[in-house]
Amino acid sequence: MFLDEAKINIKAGNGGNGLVSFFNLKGKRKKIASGGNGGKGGDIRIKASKRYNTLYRFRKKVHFKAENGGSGKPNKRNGKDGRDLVIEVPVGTLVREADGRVIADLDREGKQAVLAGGGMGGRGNASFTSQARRFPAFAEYGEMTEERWIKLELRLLADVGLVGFPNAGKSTIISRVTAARPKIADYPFTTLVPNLGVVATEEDSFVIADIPGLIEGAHKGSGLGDRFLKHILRTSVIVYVLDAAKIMYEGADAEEDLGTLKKELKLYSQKLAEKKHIVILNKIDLLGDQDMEAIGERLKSSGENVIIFVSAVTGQGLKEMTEVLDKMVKQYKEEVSPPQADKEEYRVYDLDTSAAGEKIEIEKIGDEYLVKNKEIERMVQMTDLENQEGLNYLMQRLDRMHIADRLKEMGVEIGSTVIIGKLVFELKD
Ligand SMILES: Nc1nc2c(ncn2[C@@H]2O[C@H](COP(=O)(O)OP(=O)(O)OP(=O)(O)O)[C@@H](O)[C@H]2O)c(=O)[nH]1
Ligand SMILES: [Mg+2]
Repeated sequence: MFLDEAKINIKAGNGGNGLVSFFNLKGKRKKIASGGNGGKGGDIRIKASKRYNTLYRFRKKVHFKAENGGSGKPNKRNGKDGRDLVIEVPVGTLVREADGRVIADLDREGKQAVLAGGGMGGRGNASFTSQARRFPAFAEYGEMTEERWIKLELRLLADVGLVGFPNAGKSTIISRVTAARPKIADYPFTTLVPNLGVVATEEDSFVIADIPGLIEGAHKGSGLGDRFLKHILRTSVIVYVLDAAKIMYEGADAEEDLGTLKKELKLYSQKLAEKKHIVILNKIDLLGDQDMEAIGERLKSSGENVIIFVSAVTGQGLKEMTEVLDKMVKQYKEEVSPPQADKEEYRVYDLDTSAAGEKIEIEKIGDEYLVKNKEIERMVQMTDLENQEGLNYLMQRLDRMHIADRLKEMGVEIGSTVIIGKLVFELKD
């Protein structure tokens, strides 16, 4: 089964909690704070892998959670970091936020991206020891991470895309020039999902995609619609496949048919319409030489300069077709996409972490103020508010950040109730 779109839910691991613990020196009354820090939560990563060709397995498996960090341990030992979770997807997968923003384009084998960073480990009481605070009896909770939905979208990576009406012989062509064995039959819409095949050339190879047939109005959903066109968005060359028998015996017009196909591509994407293309006139075994010439002239006069006559059944013209395509693909790759630098191979997309920064937002709800800022909310969430020492420590940090002053500047009146996560307090003078 082929599936080219999926929605999944991801959650990085929570940070482990810090520990409160004391180490008693033998025979003495002195004690030393010795609670270790919690471990970091595991990240959620995504990675392009040749092992998969479709997004099919995400139909059943939708939730992905990385391991939580372990709690801090006595004797200043830290908790274990949670293991990262690596989600493998086919090469060519585009990752989007739920709102559609692209966050990663996994267009090469092995390319990875971090989709969600694991939570920070909470500090154990040993970490809070200082001159002023010799016996801290508080620790932090680990940072809790949030789950979110992301969208996966597969765009096959082919060099050449075959476009044509149903029954034109696209699948027959790919079955003759590659090892792909798609279903071929004498009725429209035989092909329901894209097929990829590799054409071996003298020095190298290129990839051809056979997609379901297009008909007029595909952009409005007619036939199988136009959603398969996304799979040829990255090709170097488009091959329009025309059915010579349909032109010869069913009164179709070569120029008109070609125009319809081009129009559908353009309505789907301007980028697609601007790609280099050639025209293949297939099924010429059913035609006489004169008929062939007439159709060829018709296409030439409409401005087409590469027209190849082919019979996918007898094999005539196929060698010429692959040679022409091979040249065009090579040329395209040299011109348009020079070999990418190696560092591109492993690109990490850093999300949200820096966005926490300076900006504080406040929302007024009734006569209370809700403070929104990732960094500050995290500090609150990691604090054990039941522990007076821990609470004091948090308030000191907020003081040092001049949060109260900033809230006043933003118009929050003295005496108002301020809410930051689970912390509720009154703004004082
Ligand atoms: N005589 C002749 N028949 C051909 C040729 N190429 C394909 N056919 C026949 O045309 C019919 C359709 O071929 P397919 O390859 O399934 O066509 P398609 O373009 O993939 O069609 P869809 O998948 O429905 O879009 C089949 O019966 C093929 O045997 C050819 O060169 N000559
Ligand atoms: Mg087909």
